[in-house]
Amino acid sequence: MLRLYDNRLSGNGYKPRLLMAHLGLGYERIELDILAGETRTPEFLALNPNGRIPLLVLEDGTPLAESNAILCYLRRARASCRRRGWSGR
Ligand SMILES: N[C@@H](CCC(=O)N[C@@H](CS)C(=O)NCC(=O)O)C(=O)O
Repeated sequence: MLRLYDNRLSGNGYKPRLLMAHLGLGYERIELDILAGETRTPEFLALNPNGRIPLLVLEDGTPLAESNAILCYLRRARASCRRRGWSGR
């Protein structure tokens, strides 16, 4: 399952949340407290050395940072699913 590291107040996090809701994609959401330093822990930095959310972790474990890159990935993945006749819902 897709996993989104996020913070509920983040506009950059809202972008993938909105698109995934629109596409009907299920995902696990992990809330990180930025002010408490949860984006700068060794565990999170191992996933995203940039230390920022949003971060999408794909089903194969590949981490994908940057909200606009995440949007492009989701749009392309969705188009590929459509071509194969899978609605993604
Ligand atoms: N260009 C990045 C910006 C990401 C970003 O600035 N995220 C902020 C929250 S909106 C963050 O994680 N800040 C935590 C920090 O810098 O420690 C994107 O579009 O994803």
